[in-house]
Amino acid sequence: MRDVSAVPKRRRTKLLLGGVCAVAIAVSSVALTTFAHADLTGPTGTTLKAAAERSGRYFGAAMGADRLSDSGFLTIANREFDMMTAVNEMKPDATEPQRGQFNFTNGDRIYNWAVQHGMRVRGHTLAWHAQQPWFWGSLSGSALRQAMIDHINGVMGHYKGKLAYWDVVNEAFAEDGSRRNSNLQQTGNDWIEVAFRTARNADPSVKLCYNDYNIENWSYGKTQGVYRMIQDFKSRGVPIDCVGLQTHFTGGSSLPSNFQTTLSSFAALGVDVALTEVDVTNSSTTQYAGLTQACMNVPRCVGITTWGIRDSDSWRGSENPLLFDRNSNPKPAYTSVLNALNAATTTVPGTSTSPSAPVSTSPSAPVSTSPSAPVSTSPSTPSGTGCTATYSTVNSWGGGYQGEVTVTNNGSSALGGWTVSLTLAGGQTLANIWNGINTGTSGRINVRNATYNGTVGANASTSFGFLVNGSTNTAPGTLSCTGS
Ligand code: 9MR
Repeated sequence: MRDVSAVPKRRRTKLLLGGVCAVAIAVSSVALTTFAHADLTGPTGTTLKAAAERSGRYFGAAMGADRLSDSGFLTIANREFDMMTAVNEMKPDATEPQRGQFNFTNGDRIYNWAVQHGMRVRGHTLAWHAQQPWFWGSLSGSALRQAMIDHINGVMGHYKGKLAYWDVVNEAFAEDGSRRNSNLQQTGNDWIEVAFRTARNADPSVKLCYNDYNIENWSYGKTQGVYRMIQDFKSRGVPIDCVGLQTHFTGGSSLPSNFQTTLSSFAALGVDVALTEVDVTNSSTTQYAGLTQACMNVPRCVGITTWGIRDSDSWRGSENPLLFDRNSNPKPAYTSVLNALNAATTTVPGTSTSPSAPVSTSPSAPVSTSPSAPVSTSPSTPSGTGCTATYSTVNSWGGGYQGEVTVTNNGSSALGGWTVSLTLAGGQTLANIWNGINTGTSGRINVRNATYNGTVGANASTSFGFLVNGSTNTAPGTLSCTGS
């Protein structure tokens, strides 16, 4: 066995990948793990994940497959985190080393370890200018476009129904807010929406994210460029569920005072937001506290992921930017994050059993070109057996809207499944649905639970979402919910 310890980390990953056989190990049958629902009145958490889960959020980390034999890393990961991202192992070069020949060996090892330890998994990433399969380098135009589509279908097919989020497209913008020039961009400006439409069809159960760095400062050109794209996608019904803000803070780009404005402004477009790759030079306690507080103040900020666990895991190791030191001890920034998580006063919509939890915050500086994005709720409609269905409009535009239905189990025992019926207004058609399966026809929709969200504990709730096209934005009529 060749000693790879002296090889740079990135190259070492490639050597390890090259050394494994192409037969993918089975993905564990453990699907999307469901979590305790938000309860701000409960005891404060003594771990990052417990503190985050109080408000319906997660606290995640990133790991490489090399950490699977690092007991120090695994001990902290298991104790503190409930979401995992693969650092390199689910990227295009790792998962499709030869055209049409996929290799999920290391991605599956990380996935299996994570779900077997009660975590969910963020997929990272499907289409990116970097870490591409080598054969993409000799393709262009429609051939490269097709290779991207095939890649998304191949990888998402393998992980179908297993992941909580996918970073469908990564880092596609330049600093000035224009599109980054890349071989993918040269296939046509619509490559990003094609990627998202392909992704939705490949796995309707997973939330689809756009992920980027330097989009934390609301007044920065790149932030505005990404915002306009999300706004455009929402207005045209291009499927997108979330924006990942990488949140790599360095000396030159530290926590901006308007970070919460950025988060709430994106959220007001009808997407979840998340901090996906957090690290801060020398682990500034004020910056770590501030970025956590900003997320906690925005209901649709669903979670925080640090890019590694200990400083020795970091791609910026010399800057000591993570929450644990090289001896696995929590640093002062750990305490500031833990305290900020426990101090959360907003909960993620759909996760709370508490009637007092606020549903949304308004952005403090929305851009004036925003389409109307009303957030309205209709009262719960109890009927059927054992559950109630509550509808809310997440976003609407001329020609359609995005709705969300929260299914709540009012009974004293768990439901094993549920079905919600609702009727669309005349002339409206269902364009898309996620976290549920439609078995109805045309305007009459019967949604039964997906494979992973049928079990709903007593007094707990879950939700599904959908997109409607139509000449009016009239909300659906009477809803009914039947539990089983
Ligand atoms: O941490 C990753 C490192 O091991 C790789 O060498 C590098 C190669 O591009 O990618 C790093 O992860 C990046 C992530 O995928 C996207 N955002 C920036 C991250 C840090 O570079």
